[in-house]
Amino acid sequence: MSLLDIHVLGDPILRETTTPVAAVTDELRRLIDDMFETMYAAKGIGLAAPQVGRRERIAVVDVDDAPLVVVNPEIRLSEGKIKGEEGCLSIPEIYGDVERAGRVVVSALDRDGKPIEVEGTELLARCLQHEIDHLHGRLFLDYLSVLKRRSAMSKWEKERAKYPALRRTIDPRDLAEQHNEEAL
Ligand code: K1U
Ligand code: ZN
Repeated sequence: MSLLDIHVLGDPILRETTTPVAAVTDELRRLIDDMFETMYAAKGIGLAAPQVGRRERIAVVDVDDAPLVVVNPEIRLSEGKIKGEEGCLSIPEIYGDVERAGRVVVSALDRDGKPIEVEGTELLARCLQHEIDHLHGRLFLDYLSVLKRRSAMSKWEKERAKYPALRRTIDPRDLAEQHNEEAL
């Protein structure tokens, strides 16, 4: 498995829509494994393919130690509205409150290409919506008020200087540390 670089805000791929996956091949299963490894090392709870420079409609999520792959996900049902804080591995150090559905039902394919239906509430519902947004070129910043978005963008202009190539390289020691903590 390999750690992948995370593309940060400013890279046009984050604003593109993705292409539905026709078949889940071994190559895509390797990508899924690498996405999980990268997500864990970056201490995230989700990661979508465009964040690692790929255009396939694939996202991985792990809320409460329940790893989940969604290929070609679609929101079938959404209900309730809850405001909560979000961050994004592609916009490090920037946070904002976003109103999202409190419960969603998502249909997708799993890593074997089998149809699945996933129900999520609270943080899982939020994370699924955030990742599915990535697959359509949307970012949590798009939901902020003009004022809050402006303030987030001015903070980001300073942060962005840390990523001249618009790539964030994850330190593999972060993954080793997590494994050590789990073993204790
Ligand atoms: O897609 C991403 O950028 C990953 C992002 C997903 C996400 C975070 C918060 C709410 C909804 C979706 C992250 O994982 S950023 C890391 C983070 O903010 C977080 C980590 C653990 C628990 C809660 C938030
Ligand atoms: Zn994100």
